[in-house]
Amino acid sequence: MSYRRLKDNKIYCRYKKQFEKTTALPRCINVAVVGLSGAEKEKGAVGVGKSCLCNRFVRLSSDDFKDDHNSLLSNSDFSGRVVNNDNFLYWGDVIKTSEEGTDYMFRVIEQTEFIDDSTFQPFCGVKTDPYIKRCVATKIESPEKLMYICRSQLGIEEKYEQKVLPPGEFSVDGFLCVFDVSVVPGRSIVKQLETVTNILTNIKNTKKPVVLVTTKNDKFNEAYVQEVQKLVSHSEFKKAIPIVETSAYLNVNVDAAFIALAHIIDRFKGRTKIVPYLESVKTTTS
Ligand SMILES: Nc1nc2c(ncn2[C@@H]2O[C@H](COP(=O)(O)OP(=O)(O)OP(=O)(O)O)[C@@H](O)[C@H]2O)c(=O)[nH]1
Ligand SMILES: [Mg+2]
Repeated sequence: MSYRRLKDNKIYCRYKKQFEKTTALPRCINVAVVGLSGAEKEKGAVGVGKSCLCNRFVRLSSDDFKDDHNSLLSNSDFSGRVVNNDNFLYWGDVIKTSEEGTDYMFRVIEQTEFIDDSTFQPFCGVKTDPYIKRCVATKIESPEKLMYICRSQLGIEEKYEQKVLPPGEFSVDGFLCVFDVSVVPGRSIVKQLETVTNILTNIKNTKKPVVLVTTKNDKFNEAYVQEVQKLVSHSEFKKAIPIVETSAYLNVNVDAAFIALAHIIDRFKGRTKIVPYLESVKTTTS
């Protein structure tokens, strides 16, 4: 980015923050959800849970929670307006209120890798960088891209609500990096650790905040949970990455993960309450 554009952007961000404060509009936070992605040989039999996390967060009614967001697509679905020849999805926006009473409007994108159902290879899309590099992009554009709702929407978009990704650059304020703590056939823990470490290193270089979100804690593997703790204690991360333990299935700690990120982005001075999964699940499901 040129110095001029950088300066303009800084002025715009300051103005936007000021405007939101004076007009009592919710503070707008753009989040990218990232994590191990790719063909079956990379991610194993199923994905790490990025889509289910986004679905649970942005669709408030439990009837709107679907667990099938398979990334295997036909050519026509890949080039339709929802996927729009990109390897990311726009999940739309949602307003959530933190415990201290701040309203945040989150806009959510999921960085993934779509697989061609005729070749079983990833689609190339507009950008050809490897996933670990591409997923940490902080400026994203995709003209006329529609919000993703569910698999059955693809090809019959006109039958669903149509919300467009806001025009111009989508500027990512922070990342949720997902780590699946359940055992998945065909995926080694070593592979997931290596990928997530690389993604976290690349996020660190962007200087944007990140929260490490463990997924599928309703069937967690204790050894994997320990590995995640070890990962954030690496000296390069200086124990500065918070971990939030979630289950999209049971809707445990999902909002907490996004609010924790918003707090870091806003340099919140109070205490961010992060409740461990086993404690949180008792209050959520009782
Ligand atoms: N038990 C359990 N299973 C889950 C949970 N979240 C997701 N899953 C399972 O994991 C599968 C894959 O989840 P997705 O959310 O599609 O994974 P993803 O990371 O988006 O996958 P790709 O985008 O294809 O890389 C789902 O179809 C569910 O079967 C959860 O909270 N608990
Ligand atoms: Mg997905």
